[in-house]
Amino acid sequence: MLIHPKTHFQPYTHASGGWGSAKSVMQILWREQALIKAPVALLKQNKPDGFACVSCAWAKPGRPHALEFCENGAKATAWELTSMKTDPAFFAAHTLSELRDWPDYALEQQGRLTHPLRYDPQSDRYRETSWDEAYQAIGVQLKAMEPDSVVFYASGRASLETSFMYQLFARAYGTNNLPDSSNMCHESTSVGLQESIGVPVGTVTLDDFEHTDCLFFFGQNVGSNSPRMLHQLQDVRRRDVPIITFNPLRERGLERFVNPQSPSEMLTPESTLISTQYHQVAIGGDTAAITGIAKALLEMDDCATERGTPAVLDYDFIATHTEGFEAFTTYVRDCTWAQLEHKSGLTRGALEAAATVYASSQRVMFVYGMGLTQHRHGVANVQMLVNLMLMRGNIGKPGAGICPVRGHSNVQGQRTVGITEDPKKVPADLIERHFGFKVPAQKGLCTVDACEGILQGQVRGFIGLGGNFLRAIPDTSRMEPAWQGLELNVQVATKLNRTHLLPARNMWLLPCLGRIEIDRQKGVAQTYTTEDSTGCIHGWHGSAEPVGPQVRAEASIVAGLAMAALAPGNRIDWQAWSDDYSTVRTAIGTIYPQIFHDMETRMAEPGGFHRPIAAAQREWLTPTGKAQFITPVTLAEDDDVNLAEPARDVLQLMTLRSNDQFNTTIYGYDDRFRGVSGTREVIFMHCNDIVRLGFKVGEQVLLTTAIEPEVKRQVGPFEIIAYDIPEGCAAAYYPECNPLVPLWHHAERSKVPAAKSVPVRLSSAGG
Ligand SMILES: Nc1nc2c(c(=O)[nH]1)N[C@H]1C(S)=C(S)[C@@H](COP(=O)(O)OP(=O)(O)OC[C@H]3O[C@@H](n4cnc5c(=O)[nH]c(N)nc54)[C@H](O)[C@@H]3O)O[C@H]1N2
Ligand SMILES: Nc1nc2c(c(=O)[nH]1)N[C@H]1C(S)=C(S)[C@@H](COP(=O)(O)OP(=O)(O)OC[C@H]3O[C@@H](n4cnc5c(=O)[nH]c(N)nc54)[C@H](O)[C@@H]3O)O[C@H]1N2
Ligand SMILES: [Mo]
Repeated sequence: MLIHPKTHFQPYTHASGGWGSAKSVMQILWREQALIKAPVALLKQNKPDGFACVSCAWAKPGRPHALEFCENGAKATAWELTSMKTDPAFFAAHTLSELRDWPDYALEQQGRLTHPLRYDPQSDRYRETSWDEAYQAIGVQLKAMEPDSVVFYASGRASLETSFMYQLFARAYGTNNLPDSSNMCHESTSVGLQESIGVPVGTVTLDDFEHTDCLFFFGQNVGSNSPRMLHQLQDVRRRDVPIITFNPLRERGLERFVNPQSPSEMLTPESTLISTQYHQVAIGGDTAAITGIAKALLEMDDCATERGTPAVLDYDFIATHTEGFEAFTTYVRDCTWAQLEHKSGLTRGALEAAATVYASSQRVMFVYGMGLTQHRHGVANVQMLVNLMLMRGNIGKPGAGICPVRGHSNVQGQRTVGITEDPKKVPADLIERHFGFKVPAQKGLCTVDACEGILQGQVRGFIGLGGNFLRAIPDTSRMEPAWQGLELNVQVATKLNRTHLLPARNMWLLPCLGRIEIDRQKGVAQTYTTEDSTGCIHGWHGSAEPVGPQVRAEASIVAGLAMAALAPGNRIDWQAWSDDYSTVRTAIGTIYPQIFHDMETRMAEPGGFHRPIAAAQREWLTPTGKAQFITPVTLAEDDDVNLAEPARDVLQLMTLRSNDQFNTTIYGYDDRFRGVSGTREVIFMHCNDIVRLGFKVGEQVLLTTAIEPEVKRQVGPFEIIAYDIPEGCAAAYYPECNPLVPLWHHAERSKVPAAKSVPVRLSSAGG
């Protein structure tokens, strides 16, 4: 279907941002034929009188820059405001079996969904239907199903208002089956931080960047995935604040940056050095690396005691605020440097260098992303980072704290308003009192559990509020056939994707407004709210005309489904809620008064308002009221591989995003910063591994999962690229590699798929 442009690999030597970024934005505006609507919208992006970017969840400043968007935010806007459409004529022309052969890129490239559609098995096509038909038929089906056999998935974009309605819908229907994209993303953070410091979210705000005197960066690719943060990093670097990075790859955005919105920078060879130390840690080597830094700190502290100089550790903080210090330090002292060097792939000297800067800084921030969370020991990685912070009291003071960089633009907020499979995390009594129904007591299914339920046939129905579930989850080749046994599949989406193409027995595809579009209810443009990575809540409204008259707002679709599916008896006025979102906000304020009181006025303040975060005030909402040092159980990142002596022909594969995608949405085939153009079917390897394993640069290889050999998990052919990556490690793109990730290969306790460490073997695709 799609002819790939010519494949090309050439290392990228420019800074991130700069002219490359400006050119890339123009290309996508042109291609999406969005040159008329998008530039106007871009001026409103992340502005107090505008809309929240649909790309990442990075914080939006109260005093925005003239253009408060980045290359990838602009791509996301163009993607949503495209003038191309997938209307009923498109679906009349193509069967689903035909569309299943199209690549992800080509599917979304066709444009926006414009009409409610129902799958017709006879013709294997989607056919236009009416909203009434869809609601009524789905309602009848849901009423006939066992509530716990239905899953209500959310992808992390829907507003606080829609999300609040959605979780109430699921619970009033009778289930806590509310998995969301966070289950594949920062759930390791939510589990880890809750235990360590008593809150499930980060503790920093944008102001902290102005006070910090050192930043540590673990496994987060700022240049591609949260580029607006580069402004804060550039400011920090102008104050000469050191940035210490741990990442197996030398990511361009973590090396150098040219602000594409600064004429003086664009016209001169100036660029800002971002990382002052860059440590290419082995995949999964972070716990060992942090243990090494902790060990170096303890050794420095011992020296200080001997010499009678000031202590390196903050003993006052440790004594007043923490528990578990003794056990933790015993563990760290018992680890040998040889072990730590071996597991981290870094030298003692490198770890001591990081420790030296840490020890001489008074206010340190710790930023991290999927490089820590998507591992078998993802929770332990996060907790190890906290241990390091606690050693010097780097939490609960200006300029210090922990900063998990969230993914989807409202993924953190969805949790705040009740999208979680765990009923203990919602105020069940308040919900019962105000809405007249009981929150089901039985714990629901998270994403991995939902997949298991689908495989085993216990999950019979699936409602998707956005996202591309089948493409985002692991074990694609096992999940796709099982998915087709579903009784009911309802997808609310803006664009066509692969999850919409594998038919369940009854299937509807319901088109919704994107959040850049003006959402008018009863003639009044509605305001909506989101929460960003720093716990800041803002009000927004759309700026562009909707793509078509048939497309409905997500809140209105949730209300339509709820009214059709719920038996009478609860006290929710769904119609009133979907007619006027301020009434939903009042309800949110009633159920979560501490966070959302007076929401209507507070959300309109420039910069929004912050939810209270106890740990940031040194109040620890843990069972004992103290912050916890939590000793890791093992230094090995992946027990499946490392416990035994790892086989020499097995590489540890991380699955990554390119600079030209948003999750499963592929904008194009170029990964400018990594120097790849024209293809995504590549594997990045160390040149020594290529030679050692008997391959050649440019050779086509198949990748096979090296654990659980009785199940064949394979992708390829992929072209080998020689790359600056630690030996024994490899990288390739998500979602192409998802068939390689076994469903059970997930983080302990958080169940986040271990997408950053998949043991693989390579074989020549030539046979
Ligand atoms: N443009 C764009 N923006 C996005 C997204 C997108 O797809 N495109 N996705 C959004 C979403 S949902 C999310 S969750 C975020 C994701 O943003 P990130 O958290 O940056 O996720 P990844 O792109 O998967 O990259 C993870 C980084 O971790 C590194 N890494 C991998 N394994 C390890 C390891 O073991 N240790 C260390 N220290 N580093 C490691 C990789 O080299 C890579 O630089 O971005 C959000 N923003
Ligand atoms: N191997 C591997 N797997 C991974 C990851 C990885 O790094 N490696 N990352 C994981 C992570 S961090 C995440 S967050 C998940 C992402 O998983 P998902 O959130 O499920 O996937 P997305 O690709 O973000 O979803 C894209 C689709 O959302 C729909 N959409 C876009 N905007 C809107 C909107 O405004 N409303 C509605 N209703 N629909 C909309 C469009 O139809 C689009 O096709 O993937 C996970 N899977
Ligand atoms: Mo994510």
